[in-house]
Amino acid sequence: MTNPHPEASPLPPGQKARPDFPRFGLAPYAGRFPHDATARTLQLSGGALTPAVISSTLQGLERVEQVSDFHCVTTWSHRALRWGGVRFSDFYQLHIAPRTDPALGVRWVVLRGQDGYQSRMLLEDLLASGVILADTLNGRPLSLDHGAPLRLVAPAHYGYKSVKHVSHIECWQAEPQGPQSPFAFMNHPRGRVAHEERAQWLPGWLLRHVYRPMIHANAARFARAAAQHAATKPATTGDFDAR
Ligand SMILES: Nc1nc2c(c(=O)[nH]1)N[C@H]1C(S)=C(S)[C@@H](COP(=O)(O)O)O[C@H]1N2
Ligand SMILES: [Mo]
Repeated sequence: MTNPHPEASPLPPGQKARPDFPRFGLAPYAGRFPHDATARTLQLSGGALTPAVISSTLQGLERVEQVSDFHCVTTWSHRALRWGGVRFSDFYQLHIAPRTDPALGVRWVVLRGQDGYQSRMLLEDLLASGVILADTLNGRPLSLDHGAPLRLVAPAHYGYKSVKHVSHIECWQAEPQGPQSPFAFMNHPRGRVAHEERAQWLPGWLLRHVYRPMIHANAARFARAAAQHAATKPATTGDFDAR
């Protein structure tokens, strides 16, 4: 999609606009796909909550549409994507809050995708306005490329927090231990774009120069893996963008 207002607002520090919206992520996930791209269930678990399976995840919640820019930590941004779904805060109030123990309190949330990917966020960041559980993009059902059947969209955070193919949500009192990605240095606890929180230990501006040269090959790797999968997958497991 082309952005109708390319100069409307400056991009966050270190980001450059990219005209296309590639399927992207950490290299080890390029060849992993959801086993059920039409799944409507979400599993809830974690130390601060009574486990449950939500069967019609978005049902009973007000639908919203939201236009936002998407910022990958590797410095590419795609402007003005129109996502549709429900506010994460509404989902939380309906399905999660009643299952939490108020004496414990939830501070951290781990989101997991059907492809084994995971990311964690502070609850307060997830409850912010603009964070949604999305099932459409630009007016069409989410494709496999961009996270079918359901993905998180957290526009104020780097893309690695916006878990695709989301199937599990865990709530914890304290930050769970262990890496959230195979590359430990990438685990910035918050990952806010405005603060250039690209990763821990290394300054964001330095990582711009490390990541930028990797974008092209990584996008190509993800596109190749998707094309291969599209050629072999059964017809019922979801659609990619036209390719
Ligand atoms: N399940 C899952 N979610 C994921 C990833 C992934 O590999 N698997 N990659 C993350 C990263 S690093 C980015 S930049 C965005 C890319 O989203 P896109 O493929 O829709 O462009 O998804 C994020 N969420
Ligand atoms: Mo990313």
